[in-house]
Amino acid sequence: MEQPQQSAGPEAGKQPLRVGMVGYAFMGAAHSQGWRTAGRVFDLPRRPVLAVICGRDPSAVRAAADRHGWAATETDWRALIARDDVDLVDICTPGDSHAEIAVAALAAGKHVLCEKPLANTVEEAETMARAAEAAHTRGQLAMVGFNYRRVPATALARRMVAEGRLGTLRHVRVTYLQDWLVDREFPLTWRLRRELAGSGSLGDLGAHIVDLAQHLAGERLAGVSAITETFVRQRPLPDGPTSGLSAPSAVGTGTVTVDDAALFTGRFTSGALASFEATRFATGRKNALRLELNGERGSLAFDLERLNELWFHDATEPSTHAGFRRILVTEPDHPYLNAWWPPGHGLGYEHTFVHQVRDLVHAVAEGSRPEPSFADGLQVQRVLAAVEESAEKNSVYTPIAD
Ligand code: SOE
Repeated sequence: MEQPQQSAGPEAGKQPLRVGMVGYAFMGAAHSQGWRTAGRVFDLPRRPVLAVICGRDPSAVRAAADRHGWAATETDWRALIARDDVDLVDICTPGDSHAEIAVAALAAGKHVLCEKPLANTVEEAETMARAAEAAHTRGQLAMVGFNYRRVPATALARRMVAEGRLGTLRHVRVTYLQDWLVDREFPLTWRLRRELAGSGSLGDLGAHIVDLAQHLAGERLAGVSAITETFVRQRPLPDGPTSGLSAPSAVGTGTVTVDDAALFTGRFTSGALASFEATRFATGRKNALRLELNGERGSLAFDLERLNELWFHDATEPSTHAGFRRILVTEPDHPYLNAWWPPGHGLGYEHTFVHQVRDLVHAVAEGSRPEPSFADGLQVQRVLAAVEESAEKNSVYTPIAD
């Protein structure tokens, strides 16, 4: 069995945190980047070790291990979980396997990081949250990977809302727009199959914006009214394995069983109103997560495609010179940025995964509850379920279950 390499340099001498990752496609690559980089940028209390990566195809997982820097490979996640040289299991598989892997990993005494959405159904998410709660009493941690909380600009927005810079919140407006399904010939990958992905744009993109909206507002949604649509119901069947966003040539056609777009309004517990739009059909929009919060004292606006910027309108300033102004979120006093580059030298998408690892490693070392927890992931799952229920009932207002 291959042994993880010893580290020299900034991480030397620290207690290792040995990671086993399940999955190696898009999210596996993004998480690997986080595990590889965090200890070299931040002064972490423990040293992440990329111990084992797991995937079903032996040659593909070997190639992923070489590319992303993992010391060993497994082809069965049960074997990965059974290893005593793994402290934390990072789940980067499609949603249909999250619950089984997470519950088994927690039962085996591991900490767990699980990609979003936490699960494909509320029932699965409940089981996971219960397992996480029980594991927490044994000193194990479980976190769900809503990485957009960890963009420095969104973390700054959270800080400003918590400081009261917006006053009483009235509106939260969020859209998450992509366009990779506009082409009718795009094949029926796992992300378009309900039994694998749980839902479509809703679980993939809607989960992010529900979590982010609630996190920034500092409160939860009480209920939603929704419409959803599947614009293209038949798609070519891929001939061979796919990675979700791309696929090889086709053999015949199959039925899309998830939503292509989900639009919903919501009411926060405080009475603030929210609107959400999640779609993969916004031609020309690649990864446009945009949000705006309006409060009595001011507003904040953010666009993931310009993620080093946060826009702030301070309504307490005299109207003669008040107005939205751009905060360039690259100062050492901004969240996460004291470890990175000099002011003006911005960050990108991948850094959110580095920050995720940073926060998780601190939580593990300190024994504190990491956020977002599985309980938070479960609550988002309940919002998604309420959206689907409302859409089925012609947009009837649907309360979110506790
Ligand atoms: C694909 O739609 C996707 O990769 C999502 O699955 C991610 O969660 C999001 O961050 C980017 O888009």
